Amino acid sequence: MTQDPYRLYGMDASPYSAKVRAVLRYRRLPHVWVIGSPATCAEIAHVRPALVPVIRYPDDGSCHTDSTPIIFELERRHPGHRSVLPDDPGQAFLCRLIEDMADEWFPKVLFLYRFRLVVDQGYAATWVVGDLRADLEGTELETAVEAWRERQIDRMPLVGATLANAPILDASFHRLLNILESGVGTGRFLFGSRPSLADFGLFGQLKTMATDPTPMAIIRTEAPKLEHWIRRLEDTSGVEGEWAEPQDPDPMVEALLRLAGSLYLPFLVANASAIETAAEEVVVDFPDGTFTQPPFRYQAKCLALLRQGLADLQGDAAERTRAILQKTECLPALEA
Ligand SMILES: N[C@@H](CCC(=O)N[C@@H](CS)C(=O)NCC(=O)O)C(=O)O
Repeated sequence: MTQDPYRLYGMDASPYSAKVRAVLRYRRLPHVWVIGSPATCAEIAHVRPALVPVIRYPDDGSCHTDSTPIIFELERRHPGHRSVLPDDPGQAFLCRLIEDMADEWFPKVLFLYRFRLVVDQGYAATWVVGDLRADLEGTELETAVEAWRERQIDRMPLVGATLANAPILDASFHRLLNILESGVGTGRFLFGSRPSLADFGLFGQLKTMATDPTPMAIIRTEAPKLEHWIRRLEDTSGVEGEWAEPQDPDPMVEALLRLAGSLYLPFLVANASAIETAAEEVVVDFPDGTFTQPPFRYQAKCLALLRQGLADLQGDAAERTRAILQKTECLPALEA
């Protein structure tokens, strides 16, 4: 008997959709890919929040959103079968931390590049609306493209993708490219010769940026090896690799943790305290400038989950993990 497939609803231009699809492919879980959103697709019109990707389980027909919980639930449903979480709990925690930064910081960069310049705005708008509204043509299509473009530009400040924050966002993008270009390759991933949740999180964001015109040109110039790696991550169903020894973390992991310690975690801490004090703005003073955006409740939850994840570690794994978090200046934010 053949197993019914998962149904994954999403868009090619959506980083989180690309991330979940790449995990399903790597894990060889039978699935079909459906282009659509709750606004355009009757089967998922009832799903809230109205975001993509949405996964529909073949057994009970239930629908679920949010890529990280989706991927964890797939781990629970298919244990021990090409997991994307390193076996060592300490490595698994570092992997989660890097994935969290990929999911919550780099969309700011993606948004900035996607909607700062007219060339990128037009490219993304025609890509997304063209995919979702194949029923439209001519002026109707043009009107829908224009409406989507304007709506996304209006949303830029909500995620901190502003011109005032641009120097900090730009610098973080160049730093990310530089770190990954120094280490990725065929069969070379962050935690060994097999891809992890962190690789797939970064892949989702980078795949979209490697397609939008402006960040694509930057990636091609500064990180040509990485560009090929991004394409390979799309389908790793043939990769048969091993996890690296936890005692010996890849230099890329350490450099990414330094990025988290100097940029992402200070932002998460400032966001959480802005939520706690009902402040109107998150303000983070970095050595090379100030970053501001409205507080984001979801990201306060991210920090709480990371802190819990660290507190749950035990024995050797806890000790080893705390040592690398200390070295990379992540520990204070995660212990508070
Ligand atoms: N945390 C969610 C974020 C999902 C998300 O933001 N999806 C975007 C596309 S990448 C979306 O559906 N946006 C629709 C909208 O904003 O109306 C995840 O990991 O899946």
